[in-house]
Amino acid sequence: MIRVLGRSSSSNVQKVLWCLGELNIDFEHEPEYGGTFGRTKEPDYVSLNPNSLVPTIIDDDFVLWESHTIIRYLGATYGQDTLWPTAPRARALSEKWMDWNQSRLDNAYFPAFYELIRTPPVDRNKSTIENAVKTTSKLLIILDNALSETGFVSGERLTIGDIVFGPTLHRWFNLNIERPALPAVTEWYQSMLQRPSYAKHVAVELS
Ligand SMILES: N[C@@H](CCC(=O)N[C@@H](CS)C(=O)NCC(=O)O)C(=O)O
Repeated sequence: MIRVLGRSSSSNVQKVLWCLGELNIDFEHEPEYGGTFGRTKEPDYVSLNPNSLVPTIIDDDFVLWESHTIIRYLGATYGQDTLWPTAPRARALSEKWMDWNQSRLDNAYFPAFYELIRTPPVDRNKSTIENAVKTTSKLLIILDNALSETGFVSGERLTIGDIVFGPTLHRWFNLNIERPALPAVTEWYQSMLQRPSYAKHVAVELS
């Protein structure tokens, strides 16, 4: 049985849980690691993940960290007919969005999330929020154009490339900010909300 270690409020944990749910795999979630739970600097955890970050998964005797690598591993191992595009070019088009999410979008939006959700109102930096919203809005137009073609980031079904956007877009649509019209991104988000595993693991109260 796969074990997932990491707090439920972590976006990187959420995407792994959602991925497992979409793959219909039985797993055990051990949420009491990271954030206010601590424990990630204890020797037992450090021996699994020397970064003291979440998530970490354990599949039998196989230990893995880095959420996007975990999602690739789960897709390749358990999702050949579903989340994992087997043709190299189709997979590359899906994986491209995973890297783009991690290297561009997450860095852009996170300051707005941090200020608005994890910072007391009196300490919030308005210009940090404005800059983050402005940069993220521009990036999301790129995603909107891609999603407007087939409804998913690559091809005509949900793949690993879509999974990584789950937490970011849930947060984006639930922050108290002005958002540009993004019809395809909005439609993607609305349709994900209908998926039981997304609703359970990702579409939760922001914290
Ligand atoms: N690149 C790593 C980043 C992991 C990461 O930064 N995790 C955050 C939570 S999203 C963390 O562990 N923060 C410290 C904590 O929760 O104690 C991944 O994708 O797994």
